[in-house]
Amino acid sequence: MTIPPQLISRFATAKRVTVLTGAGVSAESGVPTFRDALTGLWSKFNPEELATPGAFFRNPNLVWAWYEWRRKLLKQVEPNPAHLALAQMERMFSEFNLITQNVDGLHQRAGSRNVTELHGNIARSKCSEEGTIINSWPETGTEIPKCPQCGGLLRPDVVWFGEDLPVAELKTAETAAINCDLFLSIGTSAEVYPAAGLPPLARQHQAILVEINPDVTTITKQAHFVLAGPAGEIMPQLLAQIQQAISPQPPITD
Ligand code: BJW
Repeated sequence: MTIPPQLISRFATAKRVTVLTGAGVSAESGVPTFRDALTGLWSKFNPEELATPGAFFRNPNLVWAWYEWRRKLLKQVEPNPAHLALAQMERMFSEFNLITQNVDGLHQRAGSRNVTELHGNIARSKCSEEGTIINSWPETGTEIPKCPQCGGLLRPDVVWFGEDLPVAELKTAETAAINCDLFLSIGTSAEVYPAAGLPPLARQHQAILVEINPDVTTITKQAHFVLAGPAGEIMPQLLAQIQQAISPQPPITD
């Protein structure tokens, strides 16, 4: 992959960088995406039956079991070179906001510090009655654990279709999109709102918009730069070239 030198120059002068990641950034860790035709979760499972409040109301056991299966899968995976490169990139800019739609916690495991989770985190649960956040709960086999305070059923602390995103996180994301010099959209189909509105919002506010994705998305036509390929290959190359541009090696002397 040849990265345009003009893009590296933009990074070298940027002060404020905002990144939006989606499921594709974790694909090379072995975490399935949602909408990829053959391998995405929605090619095998119906989101209406698993990722809506109505689905949980109708069949909480099915929904809980599906999330337990995904939690187990996540215990077997590691951050990949894209997560690691983003964690290093954070340390190179005075302002760096990593906004993720992912619930897998892999950015934090890779060492990223300033992570805004728009769709929650699968490692947490919350009371389905009162919303109390629960960080750990006893192993209950196939039974759904109950809230220690009110006895309500626990549900994963993720954002389902039709639910509002956490207010503070969405505000942080919008502010970071509006105020950045460079906005990277990595591994997202940009089909789910309001997250999908962030790249266009950044562009409207004069940010340089960059997409990293092997496929064409709703962002591709709007992007100033498109790096078409897997994030796990492109991100380390991009990081190395930015590092080289920011602090070039001194010439070798005898
Ligand atoms: C690679 C790669 C590699 C592969 N390297 N890349 C405005 C307009 C229209 C609709 C709406 C709107 N506002 C609200 C809506 C409704 C709805 C919505 O957007 N629907 C659309 C589908 C049309 N939005 C909501 O309901 C949201 N709530 C809301 O807006 O509340 C207010 C409201 C309520 C009611 C009515 C109106 C307003 C909530 C959305 C919650 C999304 N939840 C999920 C599940 C989270 C929990 C869980 O994990 O189970 O979040 S759905 C799923 O999609 C998940 C993801 O975070 C999200 C985005 O998916 P993502 O990350 O983009 O993954 P993919 O699979 O789509 O794409 C992967 C990409 O990676 C692909 O492009 C690949 O090519 C690429 N890739 N390998 C780099 N190696």
